[in-house]
Amino acid sequence: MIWTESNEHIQALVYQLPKEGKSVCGDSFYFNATDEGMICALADGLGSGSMAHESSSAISSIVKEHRDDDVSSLMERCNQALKQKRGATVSILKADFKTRTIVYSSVGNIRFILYAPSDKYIYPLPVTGYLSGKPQTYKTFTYTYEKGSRFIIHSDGLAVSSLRTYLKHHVTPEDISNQLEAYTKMGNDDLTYIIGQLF
Ligand SMILES: [Mn+2]
Repeated sequence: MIWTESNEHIQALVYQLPKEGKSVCGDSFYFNATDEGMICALADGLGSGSMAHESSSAISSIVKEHRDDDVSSLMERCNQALKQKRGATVSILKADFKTRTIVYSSVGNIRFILYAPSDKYIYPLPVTGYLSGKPQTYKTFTYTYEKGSRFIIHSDGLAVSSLRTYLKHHVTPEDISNQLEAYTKMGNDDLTYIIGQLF
């Protein structure tokens, strides 16, 4: 499944493929852009199939419902939503188009890389673990971004060692996505990525 959205501030592409042989994807995402900003969330439910989907889809629902909250409040809401469920790794990214600011928080193995045209990378180190309703501390990162910056958020079903190079040498989300096609054929895990270009 490929899904795209664009306005004058962002161009975005989401790609998702369930693990081979599974009809239900254990990863879930939420993406929304307005004239003011963007929010996206990606969750990888523990395990695979419907049990994993139950956890990860709880995250996409809660983020959709409370998308105006700040990122750290959203992370705690996500944590609470996973009580009595298996758990999930979660990343949330928000962008404010007016101030050119992004805020990012993550627990677990979902990765985020941003490449800025002045040849800088942002890739916050992951916090290990997963959310399951237990007490959890969150690290929230705030950065300003340059016009033309592009980013990727991906679940661990995508394993590409040269991902940073692809972000640097390919500009549009479509171009970057095309470069990743060969890496989506492994089929050994649910795979989701969100690529965005910020203007
Ligand atoms: Mn996974």
